[in-house]
Amino acid sequence: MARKIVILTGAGISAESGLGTFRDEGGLWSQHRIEDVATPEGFARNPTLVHRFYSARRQQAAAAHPNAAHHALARLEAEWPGEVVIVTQNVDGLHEAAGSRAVLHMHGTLAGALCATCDHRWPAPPEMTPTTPCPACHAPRARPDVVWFGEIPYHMEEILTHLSEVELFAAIGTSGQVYPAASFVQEAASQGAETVELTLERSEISRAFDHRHFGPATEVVPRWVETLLG
Ligand code: BV8
Repeated sequence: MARKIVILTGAGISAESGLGTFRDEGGLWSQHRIEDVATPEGFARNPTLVHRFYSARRQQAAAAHPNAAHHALARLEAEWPGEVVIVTQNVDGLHEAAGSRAVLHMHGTLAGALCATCDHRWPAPPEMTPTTPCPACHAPRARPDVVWFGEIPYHMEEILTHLSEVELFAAIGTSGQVYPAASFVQEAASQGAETVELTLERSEISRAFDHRHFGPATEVVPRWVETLLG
């Protein structure tokens, strides 16, 4: 029976598709303070700034293309005889664009809009502003359907179930600084999974993994998939 594989991805897998990471120099957080653009308090304080930040990223993500690492994971899901699940911290749609189907966006998606009044969800227009009305309740309270700091990540129950069954856990392109995603490797290792990290350089959680492959995702991920599919 082929092992169940769970793959956590972070901003590093989309870096070579031209989408900025958060903590590399010149990254998204160096241009804005986290508190100002990725917290409910920041949104309440300055919704125009937050909408501008996410509208720019939404348009950039819509114009980006999946890279060889995204395609390698889609190939793994298609050809691996066991279950393959991607849990992504990313809010871009590049895993789906590459053909992956079992993808859980634990931090939401740029393509989604959410009404802060009635919780209605709809496909986000490229440009959202503080006056964008909710199609359901018409309140001007649209926000990006992403999970900000201090908010509960999506799909946690389903993710924890996958982590209780995983036999091979991989983390790709994440600095391991954001929780609860950064704790998933311990979760997997605690119930006996083999763990592997594929990223550009050492992360906060590198020592928690059985194996590490350092390098650009477009090189190390296809090679890792090739080895698995033998
Ligand atoms: C929660 C929103 C309760 C959308 C994001 C103190 C201690 C511990 C935890 C906390 C604490 N204080 C507060 C917390 C909780 C907090 C947290 O973790 N804070 C951190 C800063 C300490 N977490 C939360 O609030 C979360 N909610 O805890 O609720 C709860 C807990 C458990 C169960 C239920 C409820 C909510 C966190 C979500 C925040 N929202 N995004 C958006 O704007 O995108 S987080 C944001 O950071 C993105 O989602 C991003 O994905 C994520 C993590 O960053 P990375 O993906 O790792 O990206 P980064 O730039 O950091 O790293 C890039 C990596 O790629 C690097 O390693 C680099 O080397 C590598 N790389 C670069 N280029 C390449 C590459 N790798 C390969 N190839 C390349 N070419």
